[in-house]
Amino acid sequence: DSHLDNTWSAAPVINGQAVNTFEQDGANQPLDSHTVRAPWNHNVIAGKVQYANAELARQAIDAAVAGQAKWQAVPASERAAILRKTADLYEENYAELMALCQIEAGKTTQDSIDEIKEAVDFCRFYADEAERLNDITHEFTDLAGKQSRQVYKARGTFVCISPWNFPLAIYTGQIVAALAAGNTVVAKPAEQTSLIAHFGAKLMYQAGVPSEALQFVTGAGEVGGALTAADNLSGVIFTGSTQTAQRINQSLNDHAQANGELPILIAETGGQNAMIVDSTALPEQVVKDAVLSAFGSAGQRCSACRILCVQEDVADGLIELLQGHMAELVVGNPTYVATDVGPVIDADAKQGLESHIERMKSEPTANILAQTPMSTSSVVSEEQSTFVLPTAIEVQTIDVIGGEHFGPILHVLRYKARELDQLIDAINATGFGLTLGIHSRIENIAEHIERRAVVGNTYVNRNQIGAVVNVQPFGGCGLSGTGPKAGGPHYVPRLMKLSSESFSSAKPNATKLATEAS
Ligand code: UN1
Repeated sequence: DSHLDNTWSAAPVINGQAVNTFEQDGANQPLDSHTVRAPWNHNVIAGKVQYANAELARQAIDAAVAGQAKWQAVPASERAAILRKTADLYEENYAELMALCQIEAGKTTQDSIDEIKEAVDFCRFYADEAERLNDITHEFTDLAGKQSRQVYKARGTFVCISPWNFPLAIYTGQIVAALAAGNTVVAKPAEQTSLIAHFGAKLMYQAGVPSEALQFVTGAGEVGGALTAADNLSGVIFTGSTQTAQRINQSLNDHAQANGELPILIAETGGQNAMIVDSTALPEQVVKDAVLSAFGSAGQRCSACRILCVQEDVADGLIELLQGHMAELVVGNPTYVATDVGPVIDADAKQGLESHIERMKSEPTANILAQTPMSTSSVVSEEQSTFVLPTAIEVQTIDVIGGEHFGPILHVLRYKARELDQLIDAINATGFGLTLGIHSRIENIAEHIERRAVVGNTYVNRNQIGAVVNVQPFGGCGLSGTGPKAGGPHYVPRLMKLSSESFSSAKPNATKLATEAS
């Protein structure tokens, strides 16, 4: 393993201590160790991760719960300063974060730049939120002159479970939102992207996040399951699959019955996102936006466009443009600046996506329209990597697609102008409600679609990915998530509780002291 010396490593961090072993039957056992390989070339080793286990998960929760009172007492302005310092350190460590985005997560150069920028934006925005909410006090006076007020307070300890597709941005966004609110955090990043998460945690500690306020655990489902089964949590922030969110919800309910408190779940989950294109849309613009939305980030965004719905009058021409654009995509090594589409995250993801393409090939009503080959200028060995070729498939119905396929696969569906409402209803009927693209030059039509669609984020005459913090607060409804929208003004308040405090007009100070002491 000597060649690992120059690579990254990650292990759980509990109360500031790196944990490499755990106790079992009175003896110290080493944690399970995993080698992380670049998804675009398995010979490239990114580093080594030691996974936590259920026992360490419980220790991490208890440490965060024990640290709650101390972190909550830190003034909002100081919490905000620490988050702003985190943003600065992320920017100062830009080169290393870029390398981690590319080598561990297989992100393209542009996606990696955007990733770091978004993480920095989350830190600065939620820092502002900490201060804003601290200043907001709702004051009330009754007719007899008695005073009462409402103030925001921390809730307690949050578990943050983040995905591999935004291994720094969403990971950081969840944590800093909870910290901004005065909550303590146990963070469990996706097991596929532990290295960048660990590096991010190190920068947060360096910025001044106290070791008790942020506990860091690595690992997969076993660890996540143990975290969400804890009976002393105040909430869970989760981004990932709808199924996992449902399991977490169940676990929270089961364990809440035991101790009486119901932790909140903030879940940001899947999508079956459509782009609706009518005959007045600008074809070149549509194709540019659809290709970016479907194949950017190798389609590994919950916001990605999965179904391009084209009014039949213009469908043939649009499909031809789409085929032309797809032929121009550069698929290959994500560290080459010219690359548009990198690998998918791992072999499981590749296998699931390719089996969907195979199923569509044998489906009589479906038709493969285009598939972009690997670029010869950025050759990587296919056996040593996890590439899925960008593929466009024409389908006759949404049902035949069979749910969300998290990768570079775009379905194309023709619709008749008079059946627009049925189309919107069919999109709504998937149960998801994350993003919707609308391309039309008729304002009334765009507005009509927007009103009828049940969806969290709509994008008109543009692409439908890449929501910007504090510009497009992001989040879905239905099977796509619980809200509130990340990067918007309702997010941090949801992580806090509004406390109503009433005072006797006769002795306001005495009453106030009594309230605070209780
Ligand atoms: C996700 O893919 O898990 O707008 C959600 C966007 C991103 C999506 C994040 N904010 O493309």
